[in-house]
Amino acid sequence: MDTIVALATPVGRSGIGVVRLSGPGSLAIAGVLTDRNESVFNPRRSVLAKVIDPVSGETLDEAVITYFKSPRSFTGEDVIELACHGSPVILRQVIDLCLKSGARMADPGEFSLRALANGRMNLSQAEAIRDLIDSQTVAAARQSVRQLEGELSNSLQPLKDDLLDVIVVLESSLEFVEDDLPEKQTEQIRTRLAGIARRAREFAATFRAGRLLREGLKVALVGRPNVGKSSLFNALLGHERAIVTEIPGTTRDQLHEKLVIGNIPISLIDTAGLRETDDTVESIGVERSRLTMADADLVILLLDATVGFTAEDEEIWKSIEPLNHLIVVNKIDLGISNEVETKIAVHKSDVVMVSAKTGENLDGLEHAIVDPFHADDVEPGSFLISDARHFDLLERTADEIESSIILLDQKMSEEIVLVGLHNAIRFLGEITGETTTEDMLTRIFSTFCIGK
Ligand SMILES: Nc1nc2c(ncn2[C@@H]2O[C@H](COP(=O)(O)OP(=O)(O)OP(=O)(O)O)[C@@H](O)[C@H]2O)c(=O)[nH]1
Ligand SMILES: [Mg+2]
Repeated sequence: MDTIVALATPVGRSGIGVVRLSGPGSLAIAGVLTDRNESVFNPRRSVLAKVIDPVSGETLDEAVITYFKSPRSFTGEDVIELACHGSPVILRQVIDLCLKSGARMADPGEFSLRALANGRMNLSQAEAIRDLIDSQTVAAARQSVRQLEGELSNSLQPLKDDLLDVIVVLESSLEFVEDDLPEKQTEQIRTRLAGIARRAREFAATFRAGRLLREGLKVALVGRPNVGKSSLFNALLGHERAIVTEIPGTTRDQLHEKLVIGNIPISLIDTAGLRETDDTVESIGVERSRLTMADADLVILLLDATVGFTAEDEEIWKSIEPLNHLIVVNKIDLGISNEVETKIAVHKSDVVMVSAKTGENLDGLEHAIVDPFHADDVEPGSFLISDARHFDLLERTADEIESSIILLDQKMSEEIVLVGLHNAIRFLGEITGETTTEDMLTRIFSTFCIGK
């Protein structure tokens, strides 16, 4: 096994920056690159040392160096962490010296991959670390920590145990029993399999809520020019991000900003007002607005309470009807025109009335944005599936078991029934990485950041 190196902290200036080495050569490299003999580095003790260029003898920095001896380290290998001063120039130099001293640059997620290979954690725990680092809200971070603590693997264990029990019964009847299984035993197996499939489905069903917590929603503000999209964008963000003027066609390019509403990360998009235009720049903006609409989880159509309901409004309304949408009437501080009143009368209960200027009913709007996405079938406080890979494997597990039940009902031989059950146990194992192939691991770990 070779020795890998990477920056473990973000690129940029900071108080300290940590360079991490993992592999059999780590300790020797620490010895070569410092004014200390490698024997001063004791496991789990930090040592203050000068970092020195071994060729020129020049001191580059002073660093606190911590040694984690195999197997009691993150990766399970010998690990050295050099906590240098957080200058990108120094850190680059230190990494270069590590490379010259025999280490190689780590691939994305390679530290975690090694931790997995050395049994320091299972795959779903490694994925939890990635998600924890990427989490955008406290609630999402909490779910990742629960997964890191092994909650996902622990919830899957009873399912695996039950499934294995059934497999053992069927396998042994295949080996030892000459006749078919007695009717009563078949019935028992059927009930147990149906129970396992149902639990897998129920667990998979928490994915909707889990994904929402982790990935959040893409919400686009659309409407004709001057209805107050940018004003509402700013009001929801709480600062003057977008340019607002009384001139129609002010916003030409899109603005994306992140905010959190009720634990859900929202990516909010302000778009160029939709209208027919000869202006080249504006027409590109309009085209982009249309593409954004198609891609959003929720499209908010903004109407102007005062100007009336125009032919342009009508056209945009039609175009968003097939999409998941919300109608919002803005500028209610100025009163509402009869035309708008009549138009929304039919949909009244679903229309939200706001004023971006005074802030009136912005909290009502926030509720209207996220409430429909909250799943009511998930118990509060329960562990949620948040990874599409896990969701897919749970669904496939249930599919396999259900097809095996059908074969069982058709009185097929145990051998045939068992095929699906073996697939199911393999899929469950893939979630925690027991039965995951090499390619699959490479794919998963390529989604990690470097240094993790
Ligand atoms: N009275 C009142 N005026 C508002 C309100 N919201 C926006 N305005 C005004 O309406 C005008 C247009 O606002 P913008 O936010 O730039 O409108 P827009 O929809 O982004 O317009 P485009 O970028 O041109 O598509 C500005 O003069 C705002 O001050 C509101 O709630 N009440
Ligand atoms: Mg605008």
